[in-house]
Amino acid sequence: MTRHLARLAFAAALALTGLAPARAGAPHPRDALASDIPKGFKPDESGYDYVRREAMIPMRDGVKLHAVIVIPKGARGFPILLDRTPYDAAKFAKHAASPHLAAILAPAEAELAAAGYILVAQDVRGKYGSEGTYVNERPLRGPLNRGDIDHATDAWDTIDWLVRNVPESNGKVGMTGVSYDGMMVLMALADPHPALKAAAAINPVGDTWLGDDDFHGGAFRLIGYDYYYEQDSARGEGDGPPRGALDDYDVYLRAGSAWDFAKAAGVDQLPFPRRMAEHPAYDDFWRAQALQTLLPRCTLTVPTLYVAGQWDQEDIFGAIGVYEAVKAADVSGKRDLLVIGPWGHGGAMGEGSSLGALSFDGDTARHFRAQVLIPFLDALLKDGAPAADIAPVTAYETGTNVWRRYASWPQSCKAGCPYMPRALYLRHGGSLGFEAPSPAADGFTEYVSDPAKPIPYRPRPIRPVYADDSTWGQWLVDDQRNFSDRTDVAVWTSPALTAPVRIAGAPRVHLNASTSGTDADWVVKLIDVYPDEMPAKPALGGYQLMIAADIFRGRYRESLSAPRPIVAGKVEGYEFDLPNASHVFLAGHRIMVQVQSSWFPLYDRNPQTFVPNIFFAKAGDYRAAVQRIVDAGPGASFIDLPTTPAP
Ligand code: PG9
Repeated sequence: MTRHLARLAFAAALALTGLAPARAGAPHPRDALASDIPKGFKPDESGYDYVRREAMIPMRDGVKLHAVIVIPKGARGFPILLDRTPYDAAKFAKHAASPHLAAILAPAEAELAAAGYILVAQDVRGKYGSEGTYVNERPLRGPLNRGDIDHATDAWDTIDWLVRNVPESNGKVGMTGVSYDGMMVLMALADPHPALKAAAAINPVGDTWLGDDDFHGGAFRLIGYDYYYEQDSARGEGDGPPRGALDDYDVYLRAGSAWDFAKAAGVDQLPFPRRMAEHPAYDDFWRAQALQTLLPRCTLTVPTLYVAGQWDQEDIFGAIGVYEAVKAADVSGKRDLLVIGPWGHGGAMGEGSSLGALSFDGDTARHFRAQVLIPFLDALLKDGAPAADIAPVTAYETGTNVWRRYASWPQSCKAGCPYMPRALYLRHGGSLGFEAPSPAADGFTEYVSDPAKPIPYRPRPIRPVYADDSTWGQWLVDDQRNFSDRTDVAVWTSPALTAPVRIAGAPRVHLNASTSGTDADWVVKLIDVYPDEMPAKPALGGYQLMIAADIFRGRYRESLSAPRPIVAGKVEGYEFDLPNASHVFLAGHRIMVQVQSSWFPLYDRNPQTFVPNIFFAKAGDYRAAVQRIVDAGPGASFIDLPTTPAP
């Protein structure tokens, strides 16, 4: 029996005895006793080392947004750090859970408070305690938003209220936020309040089609339905979609197409998933809200720290994609700074001494906060603070496990970088090398891609990303050995390196391939293969670590907005960037490239038969196809590796 049914049964039993109150909630006319719950109960907070206030802050359209303000006790002339969130402002500082600030905040927030900041978390409109309408990633005013308000105006109105109503502040405000909250930071930059003096956008969503949460290379991220189900089905926190199996591989494969799953689970009731299904290509809907396009057109004034995670499993595009776009317009060369760390999503604000099987040199996240984030904020927000010595680009170099200071990013690219990339060729027979294969011999490596047996993106069982036992946050560093022996994965490996190979930028894939179908996905993984034995860390012996990997949907090879069928059997070129990496393949390691045509259920299956919209593919559209990767002769496929010499 559910709790609700039990309550009804109890009430019915009371009614039979004649003891039930006449009306629920009203005092019983024969009750002589007063309530034990006093009106307006107030805890004694005199011993607390902080003051916590809640406010409903009025916006220009009359809507009030809920904020929680946490002030270190005795603060005078402290700057404010504002985080605007769709994830429950009340959660960020639990009221009265402890008299100590350090105990009611997450460790990274506690570090900021201890560094002398007033912290404010605010629910975005329409979520949790805030009034108004929630629109997922509400676009900035423009073609997709003809109204008068957006997240830039809400940030403006909030900052205006804060500097007038928090007397403990010095009138200077910084904005910080991770992921969605990072996107709120970026949107505030479009029309900043004069008191907004600094911003830190950590793993922000920049373009959810081009490489953040919802699509990569045109392939749809199926597992994102969980997010929308929880986030958009209720004003507060919703539940996850119903499942009926332990393993998400089974759950999604049994459903059929992405929209078959959406319909079966009830996701089809939610407007944003419907918008995604209506806009599978990179059309004006996505382009008109892409922050790397919109922000460079604005008058940007606020110094901003862009923070990226090399293994960010959700928003790997946003920080670097937007940074590179706005950097071009930064004449001072000082307004925008970049940090790249060895982190998963949000890792910069967590504990950063390890990720999955990898361990780094100390707590890299704490180092970032103590050496970069807080000095950056202090210099801009604290009265009379000295300038901070922060490099234009601070990048953790994995492999060597050291922090590097650079004047620019990327360090290696085809035009305008200090160094030129080097082509790394896929060579027939499974080898990989910097020497081009002989132009004389043609050749290819082939495999059969069967959508009835898509390749799991992680070893099964694959748990839902938000399940309590999920290790989603570390999946990008999973050992790829689990896949390299499959007959539907093509593999090329270099000999053991005699000298280290450093990369600092985005590897660019040049794949020449054919398919017997009329559409195909190409997943390319650049992998660091550890030596067979690693005495200092035995578990890493032979480990296959993805350094940069992504998917590209073949129908978009000519245009991201106008998909075209592939001509069956014809070799065509597929060019795309892999995510940025700051890494050294050490001497003794080998470099590996794996190519495959599904990554399930992270991405929906390509039916391999061209259909107008893959969301609505029918069972009969899914067909096995023979994929051939050219790896000999003049058309041999290669990856431009953004190599750099040792600093
Ligand atoms: N990456 C999350 C998200 C943002 C926006 C849409 C969908 C997902 C997040 O962590 O906020």
